[in-house]
Amino acid sequence: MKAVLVGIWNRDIPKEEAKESLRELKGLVEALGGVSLGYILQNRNKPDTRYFIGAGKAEELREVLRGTGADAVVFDDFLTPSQVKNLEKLVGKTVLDRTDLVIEIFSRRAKSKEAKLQVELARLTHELPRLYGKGKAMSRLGGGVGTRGPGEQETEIRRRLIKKRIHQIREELEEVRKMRKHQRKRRERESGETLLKVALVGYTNAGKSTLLKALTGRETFTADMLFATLDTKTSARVVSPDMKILFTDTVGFIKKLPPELIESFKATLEEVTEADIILHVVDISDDRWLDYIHTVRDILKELSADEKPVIYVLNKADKIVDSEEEMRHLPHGAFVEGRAVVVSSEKRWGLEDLIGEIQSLGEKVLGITATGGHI
Ligand SMILES: Nc1nc2c(ncn2[C@@H]2O[C@H](COP(=O)(O)OP(=O)(O)OP(=O)(O)O)[C@@H](O)[C@H]2O)c(=O)[nH]1
Ligand SMILES: [Mg+2]
Repeated sequence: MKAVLVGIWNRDIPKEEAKESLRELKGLVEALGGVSLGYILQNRNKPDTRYFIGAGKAEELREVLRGTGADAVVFDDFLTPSQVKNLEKLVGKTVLDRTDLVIEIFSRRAKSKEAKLQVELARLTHELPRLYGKGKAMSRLGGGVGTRGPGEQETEIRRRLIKKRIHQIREELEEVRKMRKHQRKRRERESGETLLKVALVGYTNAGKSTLLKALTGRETFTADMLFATLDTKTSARVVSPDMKILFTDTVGFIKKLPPELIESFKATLEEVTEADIILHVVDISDDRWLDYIHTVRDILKELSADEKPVIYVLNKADKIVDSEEEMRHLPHGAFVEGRAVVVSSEKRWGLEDLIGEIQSLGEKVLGITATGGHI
């Protein structure tokens, strides 16, 4: 895919922020093995109902696409089905939005049956409303005004099939959810010691899986790419004779995460809502780290998990300073509310402090006194 990117800026979204978002969109295009040839940014308060950008800008876009030899255009925001249709007609190239890219990346990364089902559900939910628009367009080509053309009939059949499949997937995922719940219960029953459930959350590429590996020794797939992890993985660490911590790694978050995906990944993300403590992992070597914290918090809110006790794990300190000693003087912890520990998961700096912090908060959350008895 050789793509031109399109975004808008206005009173609410300053130009710099819009540019930043386009840089991230470029990362998504690259995650799919594509290249971005450039971008168009328009100052616009409200998206145009027909083309999202203004009609004049849309014409300009067509010329840019021709001039650069691009085969696709990617919009940074959600497009309505009719905007996609109008744009494709005008520019004659594939028109995609951020949601399309994220769903495509997820679908390529999905390995387990559960992740695959969840991605399929997101894709179908995304596709369904777009089918109506396409059906009308097809029937205009096929049949006369007011009659039901062959296009529309086809769409109707496809629509019914999709709805049926959505229903089927939801049922299968419900089974998965029940099984997970059952497993959680069994884990708790079988284990004699106190179990502290800790979920690792954070922006994609923050270092969650690397931290899980550093804390528990469990090998998981880590990579310098967006959305490396799509499945939750749980592994344990015994911290004292009477406490065992269960760490669960989760899928990374991103700005403008398609609601279809959040909805579809609810079963996976249930590990977050079931956790006693959340470790919010942050890449502090990225200039946008404070901004990312807000994005992640917003998504936690959507999952009704924003009231949970949180420890901020300010990761990748080794990219800012040269030694663990220097790391202790970093001011980052003062910028976040509540508990925060600066670490480097890769160099294993600060992990003991982190474990101590988890343990002390854990005892508070579970209502255990320092001697191990319940209050
Ligand atoms: N320098 C440095 N790199 C790190 C550190 N922690 C993680 N990384 C690197 O950051 C990249 C992303 O790490 P992951 O652990 O895969 O990140 P993640 O948060 O699990 O990402 P997703 O699963 O995609 O959401 C990898 O290339 C890691 O090697 C760290 O403390 N220091
Ligand atoms: Mg990961």
